[in-house]
Amino acid sequence: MKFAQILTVASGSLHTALALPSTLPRQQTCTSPKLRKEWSQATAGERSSYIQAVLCLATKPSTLGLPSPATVYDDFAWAHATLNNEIHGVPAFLPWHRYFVHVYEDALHDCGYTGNALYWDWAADSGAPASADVWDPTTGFGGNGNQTTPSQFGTVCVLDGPFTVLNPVYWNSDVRPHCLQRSFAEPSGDPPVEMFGFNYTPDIVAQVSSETVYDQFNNQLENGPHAAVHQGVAGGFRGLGDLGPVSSPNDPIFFLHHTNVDRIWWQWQQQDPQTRTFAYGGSIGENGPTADLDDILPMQGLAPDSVVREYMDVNSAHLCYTY
Ligand SMILES: *[C@@H]1O[C@H](CO)[C@@H](O)[C@H](O)[C@H]1NC(C)=O
Ligand SMILES: [Cu+2]
Repeated sequence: MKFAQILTVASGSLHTALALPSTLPRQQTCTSPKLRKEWSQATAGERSSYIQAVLCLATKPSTLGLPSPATVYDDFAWAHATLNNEIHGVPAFLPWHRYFVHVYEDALHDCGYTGNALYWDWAADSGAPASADVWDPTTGFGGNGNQTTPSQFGTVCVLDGPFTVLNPVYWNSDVRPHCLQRSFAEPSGDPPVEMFGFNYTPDIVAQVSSETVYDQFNNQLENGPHAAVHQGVAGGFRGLGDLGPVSSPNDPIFFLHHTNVDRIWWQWQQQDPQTRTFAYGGSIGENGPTADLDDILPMQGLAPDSVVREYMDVNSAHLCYTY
C-alpha cells in the first residue's frame, strides 16, 4: 500500500528527482562545515534574527499555489501533512526530515536569516521541560497555550512571545485557520514531570543510540523520544496543540525539535562513520518492500524531489554542516 503511494509520487516527479543524480561526481567538497548550535548557545542576535525570519515566512504568499491566505509558512505544514504516510513509520523518516530541515533553513535565509539551523536539546531539559530557554517570551518562542479555556478546537492559543500574531491555515490538511496552539502535558509519573520529560531523558537517548541496526535505531528514535516531545508540547488535557497533528510544522519549535532528532542521528553515524554514514534499510511498511538508498524523497514542490542517498552524509557538498 505504502509502496504504491510512493510509486505514484515517484512516477509523477521522476524528472525533478533526476535533477539531482547521485552518480555524477561532485563538483565541490565540504571544506568548512556550518556549525548548528543549540538554541541557548546561539547569540541574542542570531535568535532574534531567526524569529524575525520565521515571522517573515508568514508574510509571503504560498509558493506551492495554496489558496490565500496560505503563506510560505503554511507550505511547510501542508507538505508535511500531505506526505504523512510516506515519511513516518518508515525507514525514510530520518533522511526525509533531514532534507525538510535543510529546505526550511534555506527559506529562513531567503527571509534574511544568516545563521544555521538551530536545535533544542530536549534531553538536557527533560527534568523541567516547561522551563526550557526555548519557551522564553522575550528571547524565545513563547510558552504554553491558554489553559483556562474550554477544551475545543482552537482555544489553547499561545499567550506570549513573538508568535501570538501567527494564524496557521492548516490543521492536518484541512483549511482551519487558528492561532498557534500549545498544550503542555501536565506533570505525571513519580516523581511527577511535566511534558512527559521522563520519556526523553539522556538515558533514553543513550539507550536508543545503542541500537546498532539502522532500522531499529530509526524506529526507536521516532516512536520513543521524538514522539514523546510532540506529545509533551501538544498533548495536555485542555486540547491538542499544533505540534500534535500531521500539520505539526505549524509550531516553529518543530524545526528545533527535528534538528535535534537529526543531531542524534548524526551522533549515531559518527560512532562508526565508515559503516554508518550510509547505513540504511528495513521494510517500507509491514511486509513492504525493502528500503533502498535510491528511494525517492518527495518534497511536494517546496524543493526538487531527491533520493535518500543525498541526505545520508552531512559532509556532502550540498549539506555541509556539523553539530
Ligand atoms: C484565556 O481564555 C479565557 C477563557 O476563554 C479568556 O477569558 C482569557 O481572556 C484568555 N486569556 C488571554 C490572556 O487571552
Ligand atoms: Cu514529521
